[in-house]
Amino acid sequence: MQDATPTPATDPDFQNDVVRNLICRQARYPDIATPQDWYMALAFTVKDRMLESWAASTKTYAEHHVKVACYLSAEFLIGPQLGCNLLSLGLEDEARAAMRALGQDLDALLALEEEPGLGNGGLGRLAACYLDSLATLEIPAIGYGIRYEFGIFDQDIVDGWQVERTDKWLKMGTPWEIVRPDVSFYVCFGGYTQMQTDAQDRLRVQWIPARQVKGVAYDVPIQGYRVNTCNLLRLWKSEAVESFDFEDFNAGDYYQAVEEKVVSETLSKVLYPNDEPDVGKRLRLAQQYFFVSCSLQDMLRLIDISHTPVAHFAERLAVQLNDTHPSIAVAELMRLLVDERQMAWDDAWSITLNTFAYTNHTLLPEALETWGLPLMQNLLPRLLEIIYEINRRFLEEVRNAFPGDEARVARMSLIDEQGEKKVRMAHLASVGSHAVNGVAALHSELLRQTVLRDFADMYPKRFLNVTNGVTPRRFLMLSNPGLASLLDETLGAGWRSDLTRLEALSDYADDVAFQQDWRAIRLNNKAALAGRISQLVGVRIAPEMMFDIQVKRIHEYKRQHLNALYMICLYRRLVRHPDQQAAPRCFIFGGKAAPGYWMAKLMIRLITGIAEVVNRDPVIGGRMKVVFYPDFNVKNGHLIYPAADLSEQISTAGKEASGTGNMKFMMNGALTIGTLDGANVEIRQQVGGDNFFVFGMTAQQVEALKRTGYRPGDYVQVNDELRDAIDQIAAGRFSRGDKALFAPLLDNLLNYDPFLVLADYADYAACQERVSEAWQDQRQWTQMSILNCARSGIFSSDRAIGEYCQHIWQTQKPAPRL
Ligand code: 7GP
Repeated sequence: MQDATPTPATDPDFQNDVVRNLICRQARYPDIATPQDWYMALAFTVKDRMLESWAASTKTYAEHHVKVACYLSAEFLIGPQLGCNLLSLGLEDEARAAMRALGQDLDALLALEEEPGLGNGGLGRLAACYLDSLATLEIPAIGYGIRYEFGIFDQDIVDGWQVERTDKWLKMGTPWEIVRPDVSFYVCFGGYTQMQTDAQDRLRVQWIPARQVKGVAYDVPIQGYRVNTCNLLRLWKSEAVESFDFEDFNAGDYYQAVEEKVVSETLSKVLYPNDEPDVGKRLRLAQQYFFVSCSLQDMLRLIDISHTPVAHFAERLAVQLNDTHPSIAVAELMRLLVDERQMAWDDAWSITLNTFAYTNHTLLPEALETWGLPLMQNLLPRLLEIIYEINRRFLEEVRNAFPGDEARVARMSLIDEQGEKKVRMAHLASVGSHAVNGVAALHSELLRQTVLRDFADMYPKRFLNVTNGVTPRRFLMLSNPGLASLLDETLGAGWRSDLTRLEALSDYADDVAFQQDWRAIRLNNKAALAGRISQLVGVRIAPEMMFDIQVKRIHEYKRQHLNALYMICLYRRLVRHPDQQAAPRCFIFGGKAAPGYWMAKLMIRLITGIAEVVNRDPVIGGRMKVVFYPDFNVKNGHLIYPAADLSEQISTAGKEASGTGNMKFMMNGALTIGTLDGANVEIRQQVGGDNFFVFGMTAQQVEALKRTGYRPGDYVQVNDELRDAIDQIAAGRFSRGDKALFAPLLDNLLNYDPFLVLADYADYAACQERVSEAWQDQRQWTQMSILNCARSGIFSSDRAIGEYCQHIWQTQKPAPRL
């Protein structure tokens, strides 16, 4: 055995505390308690233990005058909390035993928990992984976001279609938050600005808002793994400043009086789904400003209570902007420093620049945020003035650096003057930050070459890469306990605190006995997923089949339809050759489509249509199955990632910034079929070309083909199988005879195909053949599987957070006091 991670001593009070909490917090006696009551009592018991380390951490941070990393994000997709917190505290066995003694099954209680769906997908989940790593590495940190009452919608599949249901994650209450009515701030909206002289007879701008909203802090503790550090995620809930407007109320207009309250409270009501063609703009900008302003005011409060002069703000706080959603922070900090703290512009600007850093998560032009000037003027008049002033000074700098280059000035301006004038939020974030990073090597390079090229020219040193990572606590230890124990037995527990130690597994990759254990664990995980699938969608799958999985948001650039086309080809081959024993495969999909993204919804319908036909075809039998797993979320991910043999990462090269699902699959021993896109490139580098199924055009080839004129129809002409698949769809084969249903999808593919599905098809299909061949040799496959896990160490979010701390935030773990 190598070094073991410290486990806390046993906790004799645990069981008593659960009962006490049942009585004192839930007001129920054991005899009549519902499972929900037991869940709450257990969760409170766990939270109380976290609060002890929370208090200790706060004290340490205060005494050490440490620098705090603040992660500003409109999304935190934290997933279910109980299991992870038990794991981090080392109390799993204790809790299991205690609950058993009380007649309860821990797994059943874990299954009851509703996850807070406070994010859409990759970006929100990344933020959650980073909080986990910050706490585990004992870095002082605060996550700042919004406490949406309704998170990402729940997805039902009805008649093959996605149906959205409101996510009521708070309906049973949540045990994981602490309300802080005393930590609350006012946020202004609308109105106008005027000049005014201050006490020192200086001219100052004053913002006379039309209305104010109050933000109240709701804190969620984030426990580090087996350490005495607990950080916090601070989420803001909006409230009316006054519950009633008494004037209206006294005048008898009760409804007018409550209206203000209702409007104010809508600010934190609902999370916007991304990938919408045109998001409902006004409320979204208001949400962004709301949480940013509360967070920055809170940071100033922390500076004040630690008796630090505001001039030292940037030495005490590092603020990361998670994409442009919080980028109005650049202007808001200026406003707070200049207007409210009477600081000179240049001093305030230097603080702002040293404080912020910006992470970009997408190159897709439709996802780059802009806000029309009329809206900005109307909602945030003072902020717009500040943006103009930042821009004026910035453009002066551009003109000095590139004299006579007015085209460049227009390209770089914070204001897009073409058509309806807009503020470009990515420009604001880039100008106001000392560091700008992409989320995988390729993405950071493309960011420098395309979307932010002029900025990289001007400030080359600002640009860097931090490849994403995922937390091995949730996605390996918690989700795949069987594998985690095998790793402990084989390598000792050292890998748990340093994931690069998984590398030592390579020595066992070819070991027959080890391979047997490996396969047994995987088969077990697959059986668990198969059981759940059979319950959910009534499809029975043999765990021995190859589980070929694509789970992620449904989007054209992610190309679930490429996968679908291959399924149709395979199906048709199996029909033509009833006796052919190709590698039996189960294709599993999961993911949500934005409610307003019609093409994505049609892609779901295509997959469910194929499933309907394939799963019922007696000729196919057990050779192929297709499943759409409804409501893919963090919780379902726990079951899915450890059960995958093959991970589908097939986006058009240059479009997927990084991907993080690819890392979760790899860590659990799946092999990847993928393009050279996002972090796939680095995954392949780590694991070696022999252990990765690569196909498709490179980002450069994609651009070249688009430049020279791409004609998707040409690719269909020369590929009989592809033509046949398309004909089958057109003939209504997967739409119960309805020939019109998929016409928009086919029309789009055959005439535009913006993501080059057809151009990459042949190579994808050929690569899938190599996958099937490789599957025939289980010994070889298992070896590749082990090597994938062994080389996944650098994709731990601990590595990523280490890089942020070192290269961007200059933060570290407080040194122990002597
Ligand atoms: C995603 C990217 O699409 C994905 O490639 C990346 O791994 C993830 O962020 C984390 O960096 N982007 C989003 O989820 C998103 O909402 C719009 O981007 C700004």
